[in-house]
Amino acid sequence: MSDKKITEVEKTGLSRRGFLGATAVTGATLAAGAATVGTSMMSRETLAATDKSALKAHVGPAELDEYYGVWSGGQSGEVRIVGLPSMRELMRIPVFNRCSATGWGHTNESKAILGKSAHLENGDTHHPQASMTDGRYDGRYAFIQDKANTRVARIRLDVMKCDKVTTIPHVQAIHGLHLQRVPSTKLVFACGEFIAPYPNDGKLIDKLDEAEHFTMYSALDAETMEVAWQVIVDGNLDNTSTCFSGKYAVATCYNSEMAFDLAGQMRNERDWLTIFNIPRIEEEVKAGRFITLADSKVPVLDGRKKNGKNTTFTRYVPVPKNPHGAHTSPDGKYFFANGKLSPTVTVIAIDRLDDLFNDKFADEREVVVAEPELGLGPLHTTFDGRGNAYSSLFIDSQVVKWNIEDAIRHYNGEDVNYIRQKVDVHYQPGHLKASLAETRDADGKWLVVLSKFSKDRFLPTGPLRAENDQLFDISGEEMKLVHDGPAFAEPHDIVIIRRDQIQTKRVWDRDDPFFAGALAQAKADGVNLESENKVIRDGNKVRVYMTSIAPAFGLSEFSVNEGDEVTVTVTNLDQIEDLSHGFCVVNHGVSMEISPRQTSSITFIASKPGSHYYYCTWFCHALHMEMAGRMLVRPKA
Ligand code: K7E
Ligand code: CUA
Ligand code: CA
Repeated sequence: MSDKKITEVEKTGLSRRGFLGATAVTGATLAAGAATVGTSMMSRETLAATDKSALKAHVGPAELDEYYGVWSGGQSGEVRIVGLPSMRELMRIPVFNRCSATGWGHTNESKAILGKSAHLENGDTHHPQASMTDGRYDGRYAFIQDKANTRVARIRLDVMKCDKVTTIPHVQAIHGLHLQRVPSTKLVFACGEFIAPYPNDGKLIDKLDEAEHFTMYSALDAETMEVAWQVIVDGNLDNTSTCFSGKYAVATCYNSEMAFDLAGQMRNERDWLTIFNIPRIEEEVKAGRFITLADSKVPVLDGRKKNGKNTTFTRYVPVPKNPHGAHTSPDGKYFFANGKLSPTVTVIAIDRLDDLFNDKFADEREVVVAEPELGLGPLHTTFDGRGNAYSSLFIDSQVVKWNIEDAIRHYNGEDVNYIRQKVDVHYQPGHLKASLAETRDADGKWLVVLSKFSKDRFLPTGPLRAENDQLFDISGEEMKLVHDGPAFAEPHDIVIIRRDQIQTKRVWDRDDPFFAGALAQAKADGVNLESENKVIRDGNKVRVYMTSIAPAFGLSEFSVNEGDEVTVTVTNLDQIEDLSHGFCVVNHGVSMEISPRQTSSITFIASKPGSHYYYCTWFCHALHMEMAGRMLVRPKA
């Protein structure tokens, strides 16, 4: 923390600690924090101290990383795979975006997965999570939400492709996402962030005060990806987390005011943490005690308080105003609600929640066991598995390491210092995540801090800059910065998985469900994809089947008529690992990936008479440039 920054904060007329306590704070305060970035630099001494850690983080040429990082890609709409500790980007997985390289969003396979939302070409991914069995990664799936278009998607980790996309009904903007960790990931939970009218058909648009407004917590079946149930809540839902028994889920609410303007959303001194009792919700659903809303069959429960009385399956625990991150310690003991506008993080004992739901407490706050003051703008918290928590301080541009049990002792009146270390990050950190911290295996080796501003850390790139994903060695007493990693818009959160916990396929299985549609069509057309190259006409629909073996497509030309709807299905017969081909038709906006043993298909209109080249886009062979052919389009008579 540099002197200049303190001065900047003091200019706003507020003391540095606890200054967001009693008065209504405007967005200008957060903006003031942002204006002070770029003032703290690492000293030479600090850099020297990191040398040993930097050596540990060095992954030399041809050496493999210890961990897979699953990175959200924010408003890019994608998910990225990054190796740790090298911080090398290994793969981009298109999900809600469009991808020029793989044809995601254009191929028939991806369109079938995107389903009825295939026409929406953007996304906003924040919170990746990976499936677990008994609180440990099982390598099956990753899940990601889309705030922009209210969706949840699943990614198969064996092929690192998205295989399901579900649009969540009745709500707007899925933000928080988490999943059941124990006994295994059966349900995925998703927070509808914004409070919206229901029904939202515009009939009350001129007198919206008369409309009922709410948002919902949704649970999806992890296998079918269908929405299993939804719970209407008081206030809104921001971030979510779950316990290690499969019983409780929590979500932060920053808009208990149910306001639509900035000042209104900061009116209350306290908002709350909403707690969901999953077995009790499932009991209600099983007993048929639910409603459905006009346009869907999803069971909906009303989890709102009625006349101050709680339901059997929801509780609202007051926490300081406008909380943000919701997290769980890997020992399964505590939930954490990060203060954001309050310098505190609220610690809730999970073993008190049974009593809370059985109405044993006079005050819901009795589940709170600590509320340490950590610094300005605590957004998120992660854990090292050794009893320490690490919280990001957005406004302070710092990470604070603190001890959970000491914070509890302090809350109980003991004179102990729970803060272990504060370190500057560059700059304005959002999420941070330690290796395996979402699981029982939390190993306290590495910490990634996703900073929102990079400013002077990289060569400037015009007004739009990279974010800065920083890697810290946290295996010792002190956090040590070892790497700055530029990232394009905008990683919000990550999970870090041990490499042995994910087994990927080297080549596709020929009967993989990812391209089941193309296999079924080929079968119906009597085409053997393993050996045949064929053009089948079906009215003005033309299906072109061809193989690819480096460096040639099975067909060097095919003919169609102007205006035909052409489907090209390419099967890559190469068995060699890493030997991907591509198929691109020049001047037609048609391009796709065909990896080893994969079948890919794409449909387009042959709208231009003439001779049009198609060629391979992946550099696959010394004669890759020659891997081309021609589509001959006869003009309409
Ligand atoms: Cu804090 Cu969307 Cu998790 Cu971003 S959210 S930082
Ligand atoms: Cu096939 Cu390049
Ligand atoms: Ca509020």
